[in-house]
Amino acid sequence: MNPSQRTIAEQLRLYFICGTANAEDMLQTVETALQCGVTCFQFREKGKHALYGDKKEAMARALQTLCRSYDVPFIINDDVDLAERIDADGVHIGQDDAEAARVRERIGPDKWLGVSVHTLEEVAAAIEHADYVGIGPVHPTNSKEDARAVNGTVLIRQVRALYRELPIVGIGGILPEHVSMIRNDGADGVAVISAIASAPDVAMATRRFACL
Ligand code: TZP
Ligand code: MG
Repeated sequence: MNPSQRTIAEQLRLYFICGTANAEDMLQTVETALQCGVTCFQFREKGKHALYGDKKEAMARALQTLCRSYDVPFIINDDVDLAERIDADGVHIGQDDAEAARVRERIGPDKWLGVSVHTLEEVAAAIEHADYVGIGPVHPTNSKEDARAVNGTVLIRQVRALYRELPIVGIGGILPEHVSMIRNDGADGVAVISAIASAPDVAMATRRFACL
């Protein structure tokens, strides 16, 4: 692992993802999660009532300020224009979004690029340009309408066996009790929406993940 892969792998340890659809009070939820040990944050603004335009940008800037104050990378899902405009730390894309090569050209070599992958072919294509891959859904999820088939840690294990140094984060329906297996099977960390954002006590939920 080179130093930058090492840093990314470490920061993937507890990757919180959230949009306004996932939390009643987004800023409060994210600040609490940051206080309690989240190591990376992704703004993923989706759904019927999603913010767009100036409101989305204002929310992104507020979240970015929060993340900076906790020294946590601030990643934007899909929206490369917004990421460029506000100088986010990186972009995360899925297979249905812009091509990884194009996104890399736009954001330059120093920003993080994460790509969601579901097959070894997608991994091979992604790693030409990506800094890390997201693999899932590990478990059933209610947080993504067009989620692919649940795959446990099968692909995580395969990818780790082939690419020893690639930063990997597992995603999808992850609860604290799943974390040790996901890490043992080769992921550097876990990406979580609902187990933190929908928890009755966001601080306690985050701490449960963070102490693992
Ligand atoms: N990609 C695969 S599963 C998923 C995404 C964005 C949703 C994860 O959310 P949750 O609530 O942690 O299952
Ligand atoms: Mg996407």
